[in-house]
Amino acid sequence: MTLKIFSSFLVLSVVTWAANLFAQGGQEIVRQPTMKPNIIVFLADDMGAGDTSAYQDWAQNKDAQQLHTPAMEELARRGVRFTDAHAPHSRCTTTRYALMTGRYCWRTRLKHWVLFGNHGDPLIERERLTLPEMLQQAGYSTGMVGKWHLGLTYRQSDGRLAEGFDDADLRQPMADTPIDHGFEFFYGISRSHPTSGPGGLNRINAPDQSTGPGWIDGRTIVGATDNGKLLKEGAYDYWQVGNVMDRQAMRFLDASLEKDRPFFLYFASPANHSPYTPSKEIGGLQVEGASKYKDGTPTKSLRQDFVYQNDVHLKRLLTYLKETDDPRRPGRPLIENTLVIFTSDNGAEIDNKRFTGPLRSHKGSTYEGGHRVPFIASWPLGNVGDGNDKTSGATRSSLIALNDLYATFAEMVGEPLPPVSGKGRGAEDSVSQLQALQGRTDFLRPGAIFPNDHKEATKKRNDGRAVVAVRTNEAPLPGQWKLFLDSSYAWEGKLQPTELYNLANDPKESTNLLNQDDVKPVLEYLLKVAEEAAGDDGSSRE
Ligand SMILES: [Ca+2]
Repeated sequence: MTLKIFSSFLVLSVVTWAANLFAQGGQEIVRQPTMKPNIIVFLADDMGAGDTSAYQDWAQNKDAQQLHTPAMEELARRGVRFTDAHAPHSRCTTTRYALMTGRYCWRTRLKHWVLFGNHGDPLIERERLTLPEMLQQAGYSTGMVGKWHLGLTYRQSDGRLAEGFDDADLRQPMADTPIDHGFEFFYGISRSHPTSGPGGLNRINAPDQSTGPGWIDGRTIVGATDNGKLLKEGAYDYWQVGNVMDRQAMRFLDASLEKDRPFFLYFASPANHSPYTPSKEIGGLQVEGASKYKDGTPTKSLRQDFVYQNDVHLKRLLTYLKETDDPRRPGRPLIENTLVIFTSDNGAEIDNKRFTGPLRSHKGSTYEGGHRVPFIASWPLGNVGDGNDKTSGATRSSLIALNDLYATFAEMVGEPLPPVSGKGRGAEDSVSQLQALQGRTDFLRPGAIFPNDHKEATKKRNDGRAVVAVRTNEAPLPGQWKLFLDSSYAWEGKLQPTELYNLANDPKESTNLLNQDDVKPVLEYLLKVAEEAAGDDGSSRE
């Protein structure tokens, strides 16, 4: 049944694309669905939807308080903007795990919070087929720049695996990095911005998190010194992060063009995670001191400058795509056959409606402000937006989550998904959203999404915060339903509901309907959905 629907959709798509000519900059484009697109996933850190003027109408910010992000606006005009898009979790590590694997992190040993320390045992199992590995199988050149935060393994001086940072020799090639999980190119940092460099910018938030290792190039620690333990001065300059990110992304893109095959770039920006350290300029474009509100007044805010740094990065990438000839389509610019996605790993780090929009709470919460994020996508040849910078762009309100990108990309490039159980299982929680990206308004995401990690659950950073919510638009009563389950679900698969909301008429999650009789069918339905998806070995797709 599923296959039949997929086949007929494919035929329909081919007909649509083949027949579809459209004008851009005076030139006609013939859409060619058979050619695999290039893919760029831009993941900002801690950025709320209210942080971009592409969502100004949604956030309801006045011009005098809305940060102007012209590149994000341009991407939205070219493409599609989602207003109900979600990070799978409300923190860095957990969301990144789900993005790379298509599986919720609450199924792993890390049921909430993040990996700490300059070591952090790798969270992704070696045998698990990751999203970039799936794309490698489809012939892609794969590269990542920026923040990994999914664990690393060092080596000792004699080459044996190190237990942790204490017995590591930083001169030795690292044993487990993104290179071991599908990226043939990696230039990045181990974890979050404040603690990735020597000294940790005096923001030590856990034992042994005060030192590097700074930038890592493939398996090589760039700043390693002769004694194998310390880092060279300036090995990770907080104020140069933007310049390094830009330079390395361009290095990867240039190298990929020579290979004459599609590329996948995962641009995991350390911005705007605090401390706010905008670069002076990136590629000749001023960043520090350059951010403005929509009314044109300078923000005079380092935080706004650091958010704006992401906009400058995006502008640089879009300019590259517009000005570079596609080696697979000579005479045509890369941007026509490139899917560009801009999104964030969790909600804003500050609880302020300017940044979070009309949502409850912010980063670290299972309330919407923690995990509902900006999500903008454009792919002109694939019917994701019209590719026209002069039109207003489309807005979609359908439910979408970053764990869905695995299955979405797999459908785009014609790769099968791994099985959900048994040997070689993978992408257990990923559902293709290609139809939603292409504007099929009748497409409803089957099943539920399961956002997780709730700082409101306990006062301390303890395991009670491993709260999981069940969010679906498919319940027996109309609505956008969200049921909270306490942490025993993530730990033991138990069903202990605590809160129930209908976001369709209560977007602020203010009225708990859990004990209301007339919504019992919804509660029963959501509990059943949760039960079917429960467990470390479970899955939420067919
Ligand atoms: Ca984050």
